[in-house]
Amino acid sequence: MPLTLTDRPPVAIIMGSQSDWETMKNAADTLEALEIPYEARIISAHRTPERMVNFAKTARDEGFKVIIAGAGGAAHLPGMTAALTPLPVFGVPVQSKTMSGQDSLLSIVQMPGGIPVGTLAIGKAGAINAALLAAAVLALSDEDIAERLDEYRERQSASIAEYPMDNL
Ligand code: RP5
Repeated sequence: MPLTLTDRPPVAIIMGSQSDWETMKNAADTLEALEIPYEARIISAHRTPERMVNFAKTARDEGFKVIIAGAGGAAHLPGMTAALTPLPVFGVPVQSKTMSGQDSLLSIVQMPGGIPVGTLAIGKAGAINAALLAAAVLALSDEDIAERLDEYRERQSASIAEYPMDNL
């Protein structure tokens, strides 16, 4: 169904800082490859806590279906967002300078039972896979997205050479 001006895209990509965009752009690029609209916003659990609460509390009513949340260091954004919304939240640990993202990963993955965050790998791979998981969730109720996701995988398989070559 085409989007109207009042519709929200199904996916929100939120991140703690402008500095996270280099990583989170990989989620955006993947959604674009699948022709899935998204909205990207900077929302910091620490620097803009009221923005976070307002976003998370209204996200479902606004029309979002899935949230991808990336953060680094003391990465509280995915967990706090998940605490404030019933929507599925996929957390992407951004690679931090001091601890290579181990701090981000543990901050996101160690949620208490009862409030889940689907936690992905650190960095680019995690951002790509968060988008693919978001697409898989949407594909459950959208045959067009399901078809594009199948095609994405077929293209990916076709791009992998069967035999290694020297001097590539
Ligand atoms: C976190 O602090 C952000 O998610 C970011 O990964 C990290 C560093 O932020 P900046 O100091 O680069 O703005 O909240």
